[in-house]
Amino acid sequence: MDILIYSPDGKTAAYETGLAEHLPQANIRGWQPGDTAPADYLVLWKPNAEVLQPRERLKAIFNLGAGVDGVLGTRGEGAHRLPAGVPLVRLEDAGMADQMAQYVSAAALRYFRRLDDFDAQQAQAQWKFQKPNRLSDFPIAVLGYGTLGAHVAKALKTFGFPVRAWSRSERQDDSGVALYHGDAGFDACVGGARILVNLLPLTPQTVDVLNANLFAKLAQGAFLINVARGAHLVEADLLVALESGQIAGATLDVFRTEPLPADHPFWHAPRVTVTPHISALTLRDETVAQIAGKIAALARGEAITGIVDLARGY
Ligand code: NDP
Ligand code: OXD
Repeated sequence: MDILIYSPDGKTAAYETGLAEHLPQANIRGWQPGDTAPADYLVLWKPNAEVLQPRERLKAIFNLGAGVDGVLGTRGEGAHRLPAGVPLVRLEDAGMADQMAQYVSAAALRYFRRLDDFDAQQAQAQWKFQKPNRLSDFPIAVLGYGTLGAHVAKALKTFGFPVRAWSRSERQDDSGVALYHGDAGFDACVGGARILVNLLPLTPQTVDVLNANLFAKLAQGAFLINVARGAHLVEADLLVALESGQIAGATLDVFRTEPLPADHPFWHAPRVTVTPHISALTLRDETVAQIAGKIAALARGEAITGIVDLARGY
């Protein structure tokens, strides 16, 4: 079996070594320009068109991340580059759900416990009581109730927040998270929320979803936590909403242009926290183990999970 690994920076050695430990019988190579040789499996992140050329024996393409917009494009424009009939498989959790729950919980608790206000007071050497928020006044809406969104929503619930979540199709569980779906459920999910968390995949339906229209549906002085993709957010709308006070603060981990350009207004916007796409890192050991397990299952003729529905875009 031949496995071909592609990374835009050409650094594939650690994945080659890791996969070889799980699949000692496989021939594993890193992609070099001009490599059009057969491969049974492709493992990649943000591929160029050349690596996606139809390849003899190709059985599956594994994306080194949960989001596949790096393959399909922001509006699905890259889907035609995929070799016909070859499944695209995304990462499922692989250690990212816990990281995401930690990051979002930290940001939400910081807003709920008014730590930003106390930081501002400390800068003035002020010892001053601030009225605490009440959990019941702090509903959190989570957009996306998939692998990561559901884990995050349930983690937020453990602190006592009223948590709502939104998905495309109807979901049911006994977590206590109030579940909404589809266009009809959107307003009920986000209406009056004090914190909005975005964990949607980037698809033609979800691009620009974080916009002025949505901000106006939230509580006055709501907070935004965007940990999905930069192209979900209409950046100019957020700057206006911060200026007006409709949005009181934003924690942003993802951006339309990454790295965030040095002259971008988010760097210095008051009450905007910028992190460099680290809310949930791709953990190499967990990732390699998951992909190797799926390759072994496919080789045995078994079905696997995590296959992207190209029509839905995620
Ligand atoms: P999943 O596919 O498991 O979940 C996606 C969720 O979004 C599902 O609940 C799905 O609904 C819902 N959804 C999709 N489209 C729509 C729509 N049009 N309307 C309403 N709901 C919709 O993805 P993951 O949870 O694994 O990952 C989510 C995203 O997180 C990734 O696509 C990626 O962009 C981002 N991410 C960011 C990272 C970071 O470090 N910042 C790290 C990892 C991921 P349904 O349940 O009906 O299918
Ligand atoms: C992912 C990411 O989608 O790292 O996995 O952003």
